Amino acid sequence: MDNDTRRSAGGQRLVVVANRLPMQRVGDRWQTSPGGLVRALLGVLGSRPGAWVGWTGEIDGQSDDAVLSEATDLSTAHELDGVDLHSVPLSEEEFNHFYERVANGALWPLFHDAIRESTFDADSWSVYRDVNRRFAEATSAAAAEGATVWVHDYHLLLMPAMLRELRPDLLIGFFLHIPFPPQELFMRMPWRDEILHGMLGSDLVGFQRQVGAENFISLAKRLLDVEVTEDTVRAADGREVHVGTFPIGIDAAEIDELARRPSMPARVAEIRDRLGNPEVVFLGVDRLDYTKGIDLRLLGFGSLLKERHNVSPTGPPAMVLVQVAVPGREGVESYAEERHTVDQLVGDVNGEYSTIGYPVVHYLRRGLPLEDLVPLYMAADVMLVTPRRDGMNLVAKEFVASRLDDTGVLILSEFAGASEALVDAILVNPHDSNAVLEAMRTALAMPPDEASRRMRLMRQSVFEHNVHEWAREFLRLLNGLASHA
Ligand code: ADQ
Repeated sequence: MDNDTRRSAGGQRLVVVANRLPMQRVGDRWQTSPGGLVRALLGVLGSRPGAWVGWTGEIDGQSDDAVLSEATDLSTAHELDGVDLHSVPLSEEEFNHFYERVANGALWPLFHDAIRESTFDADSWSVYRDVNRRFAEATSAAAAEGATVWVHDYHLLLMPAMLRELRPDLLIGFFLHIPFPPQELFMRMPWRDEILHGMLGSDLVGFQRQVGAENFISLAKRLLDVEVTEDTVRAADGREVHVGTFPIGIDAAEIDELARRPSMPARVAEIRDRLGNPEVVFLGVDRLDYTKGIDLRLLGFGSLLKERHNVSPTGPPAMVLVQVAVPGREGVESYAEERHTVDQLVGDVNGEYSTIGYPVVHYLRRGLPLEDLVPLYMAADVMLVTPRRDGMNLVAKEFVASRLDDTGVLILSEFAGASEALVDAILVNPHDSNAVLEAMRTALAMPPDEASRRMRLMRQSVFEHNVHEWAREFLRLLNGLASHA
């Protein structure tokens, strides 16, 4: 169906565009992807009605699954919870250049404080541009006249301007889930002007933190010489582009519901039992990504065990660390290296301090469903969230939402967006090699009533600023701009 046919046939009033569709393959079936963000967005889309444009996550032409080949056919819209799904297929070559080399090999590290060196490659960039154009075309085909389009994240930085060119009637919002870097770092990007121009195709550009919004505005002023007034940038074509801060939250009610299940206390007790009933359970839950600082907490935990002489030749240890880390992006070299580093550190600490039958580090290198994460969050005494840089970090908020009895201590990096709201965590600078160990000491020494006071305040924040409120607020502002146009 071409654009004109789709538009005359109606199209949808609200369209979400993200690299991934809100579905994933489990065995030979497709299921709704887990996570509060997907649920919140499906929620607002379902009530409009709406559409979602994205990639299935599987490389085109490599699947023998009939559902997938249908799903990757752009002319066929599929439905999920009343939401039209429009798939943008990716070939293997496009996946390598667009997703691995540009999104995860160039943009991700640069936007996370250049913790790893970015690889800038003009051929890959040209594929990134092509794929963004295809996303713009697919969105144009899915959107009704005057529809609202909400574009997500660093995979699609060029797409708002491309979409505006195709469809000037649309109201376009863009939200960046990761940090937006300061000038000194962004200036390294060979295609810096093009990125800013792409994002400025939106009517509203949203960031997790104020500092990201400020970085963006000052870069637009410096590089594109645009007129700026406080939170508005005047694009080259004379349009006003609004820039705002929208810290994302979680579906706290869902976690609360899981934590209150009658089966939960027994599951929590079983976890602690299987760990050897230690005095202290530390916990980390992450994607296996070099930004997350998994190595830092393993080093900190090793030092803590060293100073507490946690070696007993026979008995269970007094302190254990459970680390759940789901691997991904392994085609990018720095991810394979990170996995190797973490594997080695786990081996080092376990080799040094475990006893027969009782490892001190329990390392699950896989993802767990939320139903299994919540009892882990509840079984932990101290949660370790130590990224070197993170847009927000929802794991910190999920831990807090799970603590029904106000117990537990959160150690949280100052470099995670979540630290702006969760000021009652023990905040650490993960770049200070002693800070994680020092924070662990502070956590162990914290009197229970102080821990409860802090947890109560953090819970209030997490429940109030949840993902539904985040989505509503972004769309309220975006739709408000239409009435002023
Ligand atoms: P991520 O970098 O993926 O997201 P994060 O916010 O911590 O990071 O996690 C997102 C979700 O993944 C959470 O719901 C969490 O439960 C889940 N998850 C993480 N590790 C898991 C594991 N081992 N098993 C199962 N589930 C796991 C990006 C940005 C973040 C920002 C989010 C949302 O990098 O800074 O918070 O988007 O905007």
